[in-house]
Amino acid sequence: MYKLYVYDHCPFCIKARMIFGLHDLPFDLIMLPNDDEATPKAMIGRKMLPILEYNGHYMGESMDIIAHIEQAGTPVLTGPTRPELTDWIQRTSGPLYRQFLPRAACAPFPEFSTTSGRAYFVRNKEKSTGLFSDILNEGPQALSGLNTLLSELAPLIQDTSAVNGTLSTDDIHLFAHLHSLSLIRGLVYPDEVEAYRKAMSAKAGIPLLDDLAV
Ligand SMILES: N[C@@H](CCC(=O)N[C@@H](CS)C(=O)NCC(=O)O)C(=O)O
Repeated sequence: MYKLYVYDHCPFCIKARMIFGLHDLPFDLIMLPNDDEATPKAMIGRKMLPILEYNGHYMGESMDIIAHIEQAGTPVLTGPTRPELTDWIQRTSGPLYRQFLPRAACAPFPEFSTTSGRAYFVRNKEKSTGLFSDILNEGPQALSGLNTLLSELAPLIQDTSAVNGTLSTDDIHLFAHLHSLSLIRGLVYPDEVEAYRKAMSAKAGIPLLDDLAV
C-alpha cells in the first residue's frame, strides 16, 4: 500500500494526492505536524513534503511522485500542455500565495493542530511575505488582481473535465492553484472556472476549501 505524507494546506501535496484520485488508486494519507522536522529528514534528508513511501522506498518531489504512479499503471495524463496555461499559472502564483498563506495560518488544518505547529508555519512564511496581519488588513481591493486573473482563465478552459480537452500535467498545476484559491473568500469565479474546479475536485477526490474560506 502506498503511503503519502502531506500537509493538508500544501499545493504540492495536492498535486501528489490528485494522481491517486485520477488513477482511482487506494493509498494511506498521512498528515504530519508542520513542526515535525525529524520524520521527513529521516526519510529524504530534508524537511519537505509531499513524500511517497512504497516498498521501503521514500520519494520526495510531487512531480516525481506523479511520474512514478503514471508509469506504474495506465497513464491518465496523456494530453498535451499549453504555454498559455503555464503562463497563467506563473502569473497567478505570486498574488495567490501572498493572500493564501495568511489565511492558511488561521485555518483548522491538521498540521496546525498544535500551537507549535502553527507557530512554525507563521515564523517561516512571514520571513518572505511580511506580517500576515498586514496582508489580511489590506481590504477587498487586494483581491482585484486575482479576480482579473480568474476572468483571464475562463477562455483558456477548453473542457470542464480537462483544461486542454484531455487530462495533462496542466490540470495538475491548475487544480492545485484553484484549490489554494478556494481558501480566499470573495473571489469571483466565471462559470467555466467554477464548473472546472468542481469537476476536477470530484474527479480527483479532493474537496475544495470553500467552507473554510476567509
Ligand atoms: N518541489 C517540491 C516542493 C514541495 C514544497 O515546497 N513543500 C512545502 C510545503 S507547500 C514544504 O514542505 N516546505 C517546508 C515547510 O513547510 O517547512 C515538490 O514539488 O514536491
